[in-house]
Amino acid sequence: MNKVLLFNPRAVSNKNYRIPNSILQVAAAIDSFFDWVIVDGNRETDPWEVIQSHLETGDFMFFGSTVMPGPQLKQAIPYTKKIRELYPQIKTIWGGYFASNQYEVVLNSGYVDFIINGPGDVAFPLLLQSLVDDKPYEFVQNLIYKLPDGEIIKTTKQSMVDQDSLPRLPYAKLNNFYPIEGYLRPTHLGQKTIAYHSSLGCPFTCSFCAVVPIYEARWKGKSAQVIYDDIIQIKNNYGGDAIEFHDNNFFVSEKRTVEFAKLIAPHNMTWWGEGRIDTIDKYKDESLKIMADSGCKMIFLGAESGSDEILDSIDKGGKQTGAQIKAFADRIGKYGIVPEYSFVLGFPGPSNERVMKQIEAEIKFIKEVKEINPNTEIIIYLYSPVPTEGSELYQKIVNAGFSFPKDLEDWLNPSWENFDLRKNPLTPWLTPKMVDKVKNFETVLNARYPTKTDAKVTPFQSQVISSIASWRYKYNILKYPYELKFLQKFWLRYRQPEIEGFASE
Ligand code: B12
Ligand code: SF4
Repeated sequence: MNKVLLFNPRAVSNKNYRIPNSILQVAAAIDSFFDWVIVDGNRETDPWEVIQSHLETGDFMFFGSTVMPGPQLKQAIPYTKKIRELYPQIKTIWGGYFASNQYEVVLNSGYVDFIINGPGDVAFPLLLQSLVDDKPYEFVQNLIYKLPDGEIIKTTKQSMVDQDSLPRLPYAKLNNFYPIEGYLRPTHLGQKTIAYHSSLGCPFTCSFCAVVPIYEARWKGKSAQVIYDDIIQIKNNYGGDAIEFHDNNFFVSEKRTVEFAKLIAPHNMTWWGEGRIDTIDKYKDESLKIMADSGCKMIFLGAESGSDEILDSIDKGGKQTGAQIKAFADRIGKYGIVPEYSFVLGFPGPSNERVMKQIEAEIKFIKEVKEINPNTEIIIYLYSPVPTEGSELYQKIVNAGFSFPKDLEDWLNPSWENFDLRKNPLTPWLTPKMVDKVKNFETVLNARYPTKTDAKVTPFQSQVISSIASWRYKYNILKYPYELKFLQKFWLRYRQPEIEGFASE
C-alpha cells in the first residue's frame, strides 16, 4: 500500500540512454524503508501502460519523477496529470533541475504535490515517512509545497551531506527491471560506456547557470576510492570500458582527480568529465600527465566567451580570461586530452548593435582557438535564461521583457522545447538576424571541422565536407549554407552533442 513508483521520463529519442542516475540515487535513499519500482521512459515503448499496470494494483501511495527541462517534460507533465485524474489518492513528487528551478509553475499546475528542492537523499525518505505516518512535514528540509490558501512554502536548505556516507546505488535491483548492459552504450570513448555521477553541486556562481540557484556555490564529492570501487563493481558485474562522468564539475579537487586517475590507470578505461578552465589550468603538469596516462581523453569545459568583460559580467569566477582560454587549449592539447569548449552566445547588451558586435567577436575568437588547437571541439549554445532570483543578469533579462510560461502545459509548446534545448532563446533582445548568424556559423564550423566524437562519420566524409566548407570558413561567408546543411543531414547524419550527450556516439 505504501509502494513508490519512480519514473525517469524519456530524455533521448534514440538508444543513447544512460544509467538513470537521478532516479537511482533517489531509489537508494528509500531502499531500506520502502518498496519501490522503477519505470524508465527511455527503455519502454509505452511507459504509461507500464505505470498504469503498477498503479492498478492499488499498492502504490507515491509517484516520484525526475524532471530536467526539455523532452522529459513531454512525459512528466501528461503522466502526472493523468495520475492525479485517475488515482487522486497517490501523492505526486517531482525532483530534478526543472522542478527545483521552475517550482511555482509546477506547483500551480495542481497535480504536483511536492518538489524536492535539490538533493533528495535525506529529504525524500523523510517526506515519505511523514506522509505515511500522517505527521507534519514542515520540518523536512529541501522541500517546496503549496498551502491550501495558495502560499508556496520553501523549507530551509540542508547542508550538503558527506557523499561517501550515502547508500550505494542499487544496481542489482535496477538490473532486474532493465538489464544494465543495455545502458552501457557505445560512445567515442569506448564500446560500453558507464555513466557515473561522483559529486553534487558546484562551488561557483556563474550567473547563467541552472546549478547555482539550487546549490548556492556548494559542492561535495565522493572520494576517489568510492568512485573507483563503484566503477570496478559495475565493470565486473555488467561490463564497461569507458566512463562518462556526469558531474557538473568533476575536477574541483586536483587531489581527488589525481587519486582517481592513479587508481583507474591499470584498468585500461577511457574517461571524460566536465570542468572549468581556470580550475584545471591550476593543476600541475604532472597531474595533467597522470590524468592523460590514466585514460582521460576529453574534458568538457565552459569557455563561455572570449571577452573578459563578459566573463566578468556573468560571474565566471572572475578568474577565467580570454587569453587563458586560448593558452589552455594549447596546454591541455599537448597531453593528448581534447578540450571540448562550450560557448554561450547572445547575452543581453545595451543595444542591438552591441549584441551583434559581440556575436561577431565570439566567432572571431572561436576561430582563433581552432587555429591554436584544431582538435578543440566547439559547442555553441544560445543563452537561455534560468530564474536565478536576485541575480543581476536575471533582473536584466526581465527588464528586457523576458518571462517564463505561466502555465505548466505551455512548456510543452514546441518553441519552449527549443528554448530548453538552447536552440531557440525566445529572448527579446536577439533578432532573427543574430540567431541566423550564430546558427550559420555553427553549420560552417561543424562542416569545416567535423566532430571527432561521431564514430559514424568516416575520415573520407570528414575530408570532403571540410574542404567544401573551407572557403566559407576562411572568408566568413556564413549566409545560406544550404549545401552544408544538406550534406550534414543526409550524408553525415550529424549528431548534436549538445542535445544528445557530449560523449555519445
Ligand atoms: C545525464 C544528463 C542528461 C542525459 C539524460 C539523462 C536521463 N535522465 O536519461 C542527456 C545527455 C540526454 C541530457 C540531455 C539534456 N540535458 Co541534461 N543532464 C544530465 C546530467 C549531466 C546528469 C543528470 C544526473 O544523472 N545527475 C545525477 C543525480 C544524482 O543528480 P540530480 O539529478 O541532481 O539528482 C538529485 C536531486 O536533483 C534530486 N532529484 C532528482 N530527481 C529526483 C526525483 C525525485 C522523485 C526526487 C525525490 C528527487 C530527485 O535528488 C537527487 C539525489 O540527490 C545533468 C547535470 C548533473 N550533474 O546533474 C544535466 C542537466 C540536468 N541537463 C540539463 C539540460 C539543460 C539538458 C538538455 C535539456 C539541454 C542540453 N543542451 O543539455 C538536454 C536535453 C534533455 C532531453 N533530451 O531530455 C541541465 C539542466 C539545467 C536547467 N536549465 O535546469 C543540467 C543540470 C546540465 C547543466 N548544468 O546545464 N542530460
Ligand atoms: S562552473 Fe559550470 S556548473 Fe559551476 S556554476 Fe559555472 S557554469 Fe555552472
